[in-house]
Amino acid sequence: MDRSTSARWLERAQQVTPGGVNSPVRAFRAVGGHPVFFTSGQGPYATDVDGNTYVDLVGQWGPALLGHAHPAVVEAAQRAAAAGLGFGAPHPNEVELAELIVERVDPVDQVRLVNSGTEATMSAIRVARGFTGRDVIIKFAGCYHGHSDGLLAAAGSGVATLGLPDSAGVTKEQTADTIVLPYNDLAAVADALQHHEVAAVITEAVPANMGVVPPAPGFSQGLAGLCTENGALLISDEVMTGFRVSPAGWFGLEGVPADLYTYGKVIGGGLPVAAFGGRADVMQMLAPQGPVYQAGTLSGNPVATAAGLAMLRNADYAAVDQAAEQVIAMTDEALTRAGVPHVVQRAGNLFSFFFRDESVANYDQAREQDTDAFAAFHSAMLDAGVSLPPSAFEAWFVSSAHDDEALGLIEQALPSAARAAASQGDTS
Ligand code: HOZ
Repeated sequence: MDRSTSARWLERAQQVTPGGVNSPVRAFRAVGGHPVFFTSGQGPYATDVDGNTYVDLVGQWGPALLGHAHPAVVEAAQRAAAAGLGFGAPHPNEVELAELIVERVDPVDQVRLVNSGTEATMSAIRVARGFTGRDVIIKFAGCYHGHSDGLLAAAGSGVATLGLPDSAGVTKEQTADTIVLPYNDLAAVADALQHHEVAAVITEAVPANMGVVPPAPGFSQGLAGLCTENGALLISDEVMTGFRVSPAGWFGLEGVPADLYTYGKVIGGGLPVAAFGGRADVMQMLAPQGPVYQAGTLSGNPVATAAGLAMLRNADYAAVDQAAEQVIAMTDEALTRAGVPHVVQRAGNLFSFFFRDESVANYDQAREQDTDAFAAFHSAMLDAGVSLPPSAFEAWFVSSAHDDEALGLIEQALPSAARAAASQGDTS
């Protein structure tokens, strides 16, 4: 497959942008080759600058629940844009999006809209500290909550993909109040809560930035109980799962209430919207109501909120779940036939394959997988016309637009990719 135009765009991009990309995972450093520059998408397909069309399993990293360029979403954004790109003042769309979140997620009484998941988690932590009057936060190794300083400790996503210990430029002081614990280890949480005055425990509702690692039975419930007992707030980061795995996110599937929630990308239908929300008494701490400051000129942008509303109102979760089932089954079968050690882990329609024999409960285990085998698999899938996330530590995303034809193309691509993974596994 000729991707020479993408290669030329990368060379050009590298002159003006570090690594040629605006977000590190996109650089393909963990899978070899070079990033693909896409210019258009329709339904389950994305087309690159060389004119190659791929079945897309990146799905904008979550928001493309309806596939690319769904008419309802495009039309809503166009209509909103034609009426004005933004006013720096309140707009009815913001209210409607907040109402939709509050209606769907019981423990959320109030919402503040922001522009990215990073802002949402950073702000949720600030409000938790303001509310409790405490400084310390607990996070879990391998969970990624965006790139704010205090949360870049043992983080997943690009930090895991690039194998970085942490980030340069983050001082010891900035992470001094961050305790990092192994995921799925309630005893470690209980111990930390006993020895520190903890403002909040933040966790991905289902970690999906070290591959998908579902909470062990009772873990989320236990976490909520320990937080309540110790006067700490529980922040459920649903940036990946929120409104993707069900109309009420992971809360809709598991039902364990948290004090605060964070949402991202999905609620903007692909445009920059994110949010944090939760208990009214906690959210009332925010300015102008209370003393915790947080703000943003672009927050609640009318075009982005219009796209988000259209996407959320039209999402067909049964169809997304069905597509996920099929991709999981056919990938599992191809890898099994080729003799590739693997385990699939999932949270509803969000899933990933670990190239190892045993299931994964935490970050240490997630790192013990054959990333070379994944790289070979990824490259072969791409050459066969299927675009997967370029990292063994990221989830795969399907949409309701992944119809029989698209699924058939994935099925055709899988056997040779599985053989490529098997031969890489043999030699590594
Ligand atoms: N943090 C994202 C994956 N979980 C990557 C986003 C991107 O590169 O666009």
